[in-house]
Amino acid sequence: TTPRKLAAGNWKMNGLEAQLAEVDTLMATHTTPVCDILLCPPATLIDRMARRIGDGKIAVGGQDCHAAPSGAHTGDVSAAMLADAGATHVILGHSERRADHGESDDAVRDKVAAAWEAGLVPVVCVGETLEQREGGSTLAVVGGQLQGSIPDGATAATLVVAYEPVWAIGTGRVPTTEQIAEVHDFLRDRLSQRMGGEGNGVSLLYGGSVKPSNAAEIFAVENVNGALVGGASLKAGDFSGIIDAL
Ligand code: G2H
Repeated sequence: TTPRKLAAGNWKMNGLEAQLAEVDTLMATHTTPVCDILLCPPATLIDRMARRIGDGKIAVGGQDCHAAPSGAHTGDVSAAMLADAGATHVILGHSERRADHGESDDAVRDKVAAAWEAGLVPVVCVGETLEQREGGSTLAVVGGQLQGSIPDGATAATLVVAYEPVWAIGTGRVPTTEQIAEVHDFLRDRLSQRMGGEGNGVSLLYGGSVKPSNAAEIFAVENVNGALVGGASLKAGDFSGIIDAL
């Protein structure tokens, strides 16, 4: 299988009702998109965004979910709730969750299992800090996260992986294409070893300061099948520029 091309937007903790106007613009611009498009707004906007899109060609996802299906977990949202609100995907193990909420690989793995249980496709994030890169442990770190954060049983259709070097997130610092290629080739190898042929079909996204101006160069790298875009996904014009480059 060839991996599907995916342009995914992560709005993070940004967006009130008015922000949904950007979705209208995106839908008008991409009536027959050449790649999959996914938008992950804050949980409060998932239902409204999904209704607004209707049978439009944009998928909606959450940015996190709890590992339990329901229960006494004040403030948390389950995978089934995301699906019920109209989500088909969920970002899991984003470095901001790992840092702000102490999410371990074990915790992320349980969330991935919960996402599958609810029929959601998890977008599992891995990535090294600057300290880890400078210490030469990048591949060991992302390899460990990949192994630890994904349960057995993944298929090409039920898993997306995003490589997001922590030092490139929201900083404007972008790795060289050689650095991206090294990690993406490594992730592909690891997935293939673990999943056999299915591993060749998993979409591998690059994330971290992707902009219209650098997207084409990044998408030209082998084993880069799309992007997970933060800041530049908040403006339809910028996100469109990235979609068009894919
Ligand atoms: C990385 C990315 C989106 P940004 O976190 O997940 O954010 O594009 O703002 O660097």
